[in-house]
Parts: sequence; C-alpha cells; structure tokens
Amino acid sequence: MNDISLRHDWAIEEIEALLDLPFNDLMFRAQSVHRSHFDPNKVQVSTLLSIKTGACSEDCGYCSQSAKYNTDLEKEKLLPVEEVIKAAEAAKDKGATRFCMGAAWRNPTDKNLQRVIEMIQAVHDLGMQTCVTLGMLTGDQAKSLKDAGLDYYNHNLDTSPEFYGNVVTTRTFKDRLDTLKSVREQGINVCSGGILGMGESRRDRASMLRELVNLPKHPESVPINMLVQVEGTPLYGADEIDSLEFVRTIAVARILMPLSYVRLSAGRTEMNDETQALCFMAGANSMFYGDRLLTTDNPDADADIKLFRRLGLKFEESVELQATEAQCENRKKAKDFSETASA
Ligand code: SAM
Ligand code: DTB
Ligand code: SF4
Repeated sequence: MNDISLRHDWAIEEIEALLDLPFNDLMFRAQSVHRSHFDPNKVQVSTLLSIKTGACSEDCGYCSQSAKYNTDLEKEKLLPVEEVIKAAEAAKDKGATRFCMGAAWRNPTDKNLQRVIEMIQAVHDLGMQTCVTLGMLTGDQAKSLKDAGLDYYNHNLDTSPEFYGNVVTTRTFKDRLDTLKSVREQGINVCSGGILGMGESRRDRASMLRELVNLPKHPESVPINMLVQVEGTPLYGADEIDSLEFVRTIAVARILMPLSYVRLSAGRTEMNDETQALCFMAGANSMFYGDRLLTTDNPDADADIKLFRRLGLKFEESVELQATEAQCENRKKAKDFSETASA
C-alpha cells in the first residue's frame, strides 16, 4: 500500500461520472480497488453506545435527540464510567473491536470532557479501539482527547455544502470542517461521512463525497448512513433513497478513498440482506454491530452472524488486539526460554 495514487483534487463532474456508470462497470471498478488494498471477506465491526442522550440544543433535521422536536425519546444524562465499561465488555465479548461513544451535545464542556476521557482510558484498557463523537471541538479539547489515547473522532459532514442548509441551521458546514481540522492536527484518526436519503440529489451525493475526498488527508473511516426516519423530526417522511443508488454511493466512496474503511452505517434494519451484500461487494468493509445504534435499532447481532455465514464474511480482528496477542506470545516465549535456560 502506498499513498502515491491517492488524489485530493477531484472535480464534481468526475465523481458524478462515476456515479453515472453502468452498475456492473461501477461494481467492477469498486471491487478491483477494494481487492488491491483489503481482504474483501473481512469486515471491521464497531459497537455504538449513547453516553448522553437527548435534550440537544441543535436542530439537525434527521435527529431524534434534538430538544426542538417531539420524538418520544427518553433523555439520559452523561453515563457513569462503570456503566460504559460494562457495555464495552459486552461488545468485546460479542466480537466488536472498536467501541464508539456518542453524546447529544453541540460541543462538550471541559468538565464533561474529563469524564469522557476516563471512559476512553477504561475502554482502551480493555484492548478495544476507541472512538467518540461529541460534537464540535476546540483545538485544546482535541489535544486532551489525543493525550488520553483516543483512536478515532467521528464528526460527519452529513451532506453536501449546497444541501446542508435544508438539514441543519444551528452550525455551519465550515464549523464541521474546522472540527475535522482540529482533530487531524492532533493526529487523531478521522471518521467522517454522511447521510443519504434526506431528499438530496445525486449531485449532492457527489458533492459530499468530493468534500470528504478533497480533505488534506482522506478520513480513515467513512460512515455512509441511510437516514433512519424518526417520527417527529422534520425529515420524517422524506423520499427514500433507491437501494441501488445507495450501493452506487458506497462504490464511489470506495473508489475515491481506496485505503479508507467505508462503513455501512445506520439504516441496515430497513435494508434486506441482498442490499447489504451488494454494499459489501461495492467495497464497504466496516459496519455497526450490536442491537442498538445510538437511539434507534440496528439488526440483532445473531442476524448479522447468520448473514456473515451466508456471505462467507469474517470479522476483522483489531490490529491492537493482534499486537497484544503477539506481545503476550513473545512474553510467554521469553519466559519459557528464561525458565529453561536457568533450569
Ligand atoms: N452530537 C454529535 C454531533 O452531532 O456531532 C454526535 C452524535 S450525532 C448523533 C452523530 C451522527 O449520527 C450525525 O452527524 C449523523 O450523521 C448521524 N445520525 C444521527 N441521526 C441519524 C439518523 N436518524 N439517521 C442516520 N444518521 C443519523
Ligand atoms: C455515524 O456516522 N453513524 C452513527 C455514528 N456515526 C455515531 C450514528 C447513527 C445514528 C442513527 C440514529 C440513532 O440511533 O439515533
Ligand atoms: Fe444534537 Fe448531534 Fe443530534 Fe445534531 S446530530 S441534534 S448535534 S445529537
């Protein structure tokens, strides 16, 4: 793998041309890119936990957690660290390698951030990769997260800059880019993607992908969510996206960002197995695993295991876990060796 072929100068017309390809040609290109950088039968799995739920000051039109909409959501204050550790242990037992903690905040206060840092350290100590999504961050806050050992920060662009005003008004598209910049400057891995099925056009999808690919460095993780329609939110009742158009967008994300993990994210409960299989064929190699997303349902872990068996897919082991196991093995060998040597 090398960086030489990675481009950051895509024009929207070039991306639209990819989205317009005959389906078979697009899938072939996406598969070829995927296979030259990844094992096509391995999928990285992350489990989500909402660590602070609802009562959010923002007006993101898709979100169950905004205080502005009446969505029947049970609010919850920032969880105690012990509760988060229990959930992370359960996720690890089920095979998740990354634990992703989400908070319904516009931005964290420094006091709240302190507790999140304790959570990050505790989850890291379980041997899992850590990810948090806490809203906008200052440079100093990003630095404290880096110092705490955070692996990934999730902050989505959500949609194209052109469509953005139809979805969110309480923070700007530029605010999002600024947060991504602070995260990147601290050397934290970036997880950033968006949502499809909010009434955007194909050009908007191309434009959102252009924003992601033309960042100074491609995000390491690119979650592609299908809108989960929540009753009470402004986007409830939006025109659903055609499933093949969703697959096309995944394929183009794979072609544009060959070394990134493209995550088939929210919306799997509403997809059939065949659509999900096409997403994996198109180059998605990551997903959320576990019965809950943040506030809405995800397929049961058992259903995902059955699907993986039918498709011959395997969970990717975390690089960290492999390293820990290799270290244990080496330590064991060293111990055995010194014991035989001194006998
Ligand atoms: N409050 C923080 C923020 O907005 O940055 C973090 C949590 S927020 C729930 C994380 C992301 O989840 C959003 O940016 C959006 O892309 C995605 N999301 C939220 N609600 C969704 C829905 N109903 N369907 C699909 N994706 C959704
Ligand atoms: C992302 O792109 N999708 C996740 C995660 N990042 C934080 C969140 C999906 C939320 C779906 C709606 C809900 O469960 O509230
Ligand atoms: Fe709040 Fe995040 Fe939901 Fe927007 S997406 S309303 S910031 S929780």
